[in-house]
Amino acid sequence: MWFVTSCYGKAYAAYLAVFLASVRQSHPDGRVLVIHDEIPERIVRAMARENPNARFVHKGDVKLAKDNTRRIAAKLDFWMAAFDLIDADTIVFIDADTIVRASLKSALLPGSDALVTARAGRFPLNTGVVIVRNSDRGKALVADWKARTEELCLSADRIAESTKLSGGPDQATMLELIGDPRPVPGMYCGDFAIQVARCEDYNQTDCVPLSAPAKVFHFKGGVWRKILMMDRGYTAERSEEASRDAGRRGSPDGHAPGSLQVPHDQAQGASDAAASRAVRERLNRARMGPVRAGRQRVISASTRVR
Ligand SMILES: [Mn+2]
Repeated sequence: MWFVTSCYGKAYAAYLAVFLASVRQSHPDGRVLVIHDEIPERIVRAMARENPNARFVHKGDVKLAKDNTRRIAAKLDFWMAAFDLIDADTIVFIDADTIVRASLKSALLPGSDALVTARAGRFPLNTGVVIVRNSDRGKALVADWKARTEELCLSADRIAESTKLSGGPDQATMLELIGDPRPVPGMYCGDFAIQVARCEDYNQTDCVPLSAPAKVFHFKGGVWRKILMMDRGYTAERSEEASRDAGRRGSPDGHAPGSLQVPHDQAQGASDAAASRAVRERLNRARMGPVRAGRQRVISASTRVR
């Protein structure tokens, strides 16, 4: 199983480091393809040393379609490129601001081309975790998704509308592919067999303790970055109280310096806030340099928070 993620900007390297550690722990045989940009070379080297299972590819080294003028669809462009770079039955396309806690090996059911996650909130889908079978059909699905998204992005009105209704153009076009504006868990068989799973199971986007049963926690780095790295206030959805309560439940220390462990393992039951803080401290200790309140430009839609 291969994981494919992208990370742009030094500020997000902290999340990437945690994500990589979580993959190492949850998938001892798992491999990771990281497409990166604007991360200092020494940080990439440090992460490569820690993660021999990961392959780091600079964004500039990925061959992209020449007509890739619309940044919003760039994520899907990379995904298409990834099919040619790796060799695996299953590919997990995943945001770097996630923590993988449990094996995803049996996630994709027989006969399904892809798994996407849905929830009951304002936006019916979150594409932070998409599992695709590395098959002709899986590849065709991503190609179709990319084509639809690029077409949508030709119109500023449609971009605005899809962002308002679905949280982003790629989420709107995935809903088209599924053929249901409010998908529920189950298998949707149109042009492709798309398995809709619950966000609570495979892409937990809510602020919940890490003791929750999700296999993947998607803690939404953009929101936490302001709180943890830029010292902005907590929000109603990410409350200090929840973080403090969680912090009392576990000890965030007790690991060997120099090794990157998964913070949730150190602080079992800790909230994602505590986990993020632990990561920041670990990164500083690992001399990757302090993660400072940044002027780093987020240059890709794929790292933007929905
Ligand atoms: Mn994300």
